[in-house]
Amino acid sequence: SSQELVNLDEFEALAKTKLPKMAFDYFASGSEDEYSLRENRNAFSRIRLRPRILVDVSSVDASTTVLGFRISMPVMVAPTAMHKLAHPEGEVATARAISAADTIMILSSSSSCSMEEVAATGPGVRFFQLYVYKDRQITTQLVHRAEDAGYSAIVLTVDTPRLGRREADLKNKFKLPPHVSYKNVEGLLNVNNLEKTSDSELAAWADNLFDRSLNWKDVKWLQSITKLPVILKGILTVEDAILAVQAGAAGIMVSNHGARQLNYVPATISVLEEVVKAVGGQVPVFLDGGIRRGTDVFKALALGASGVFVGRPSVFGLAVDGEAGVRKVLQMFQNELEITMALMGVCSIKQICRNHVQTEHEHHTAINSKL
Ligand code: HOC
Repeated sequence: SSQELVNLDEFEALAKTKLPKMAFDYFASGSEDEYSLRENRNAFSRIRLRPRILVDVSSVDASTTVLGFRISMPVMVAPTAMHKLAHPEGEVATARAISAADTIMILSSSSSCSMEEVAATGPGVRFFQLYVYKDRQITTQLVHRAEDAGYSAIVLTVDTPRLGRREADLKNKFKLPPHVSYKNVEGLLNVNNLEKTSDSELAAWADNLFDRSLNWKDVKWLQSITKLPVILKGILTVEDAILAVQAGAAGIMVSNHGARQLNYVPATISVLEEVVKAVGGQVPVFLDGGIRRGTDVFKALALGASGVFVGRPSVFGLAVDGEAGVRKVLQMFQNELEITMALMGVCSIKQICRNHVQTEHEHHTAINSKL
């Protein structure tokens, strides 16, 4: 059970003992030699906190609003594929835990429970992550099904014309076990007779099915087929953030896809501030990648994020203890964030500001100016 675990590293370690190697490696690994995977976390550890003391923190409230939805904390759950690889109940268990925690779930289009099954678990604010397939009719159907099932936004992944080279999956010859399938497209896309372009089954599927021609015009196309707000996930540069705002994105997710796509991209936290500045408050900017602690959440908010998303943490919770495990992981984030806020001298999310953090660059500048 997850009762005795006190942090996410312990969840990850236990998940590793519980899952088949192929499944654990799929979730945990990054692309190529995993520079960006390490950086996502290391970059957080180079940011220091500047606490303010003697502030009355007898009442601390971590709740916030995202796209008009009131949630318990600025920690939401990023899309991750194929939860039945982690637990037999799959995304249904994840969804229940996220609703119980009163926060937002982004369901992966590559889920192993259908979006309708997830919606049927009960009330909850959910967004639908989308990959655009070569077959635009199927893509359109998925978007309309998400609307009908009550999803509140479309999160378009923009960093995946092909899957990154994930060497663990190649070595393991990644293949879905018989009890796990690509549920949202079952009966729509035939994945049985695709060209075997990779030793990783998912990479081969992506090669065959994803539309590599996807470009800015398609963002307009997507907006033309749905009334839902469209968030762009996978932006890492000021240039693209500006284009995203011009294209009418309702939000931007600074993300490197959990460092599973292009290696040697920067840690997401290290580019957040420049993106936020470029966007100038026109749309909310979110971040995922490397968030493991309440202090990480606080640092991202201080650098301008409107909220953060965690992917692997919830998968590890699911692997360890199903719905209860995901609940425990989300409770840990809430608890760590509230303690961090109290120790930092802030009572509400709105009070978190730039002066609460010192980046590595600022630290060096401060030292040099004293010499
Ligand atoms: C058609 C194949 O985003 C990941 C997922 C990839 C989903 C592949 C779906 O592993 O990063």
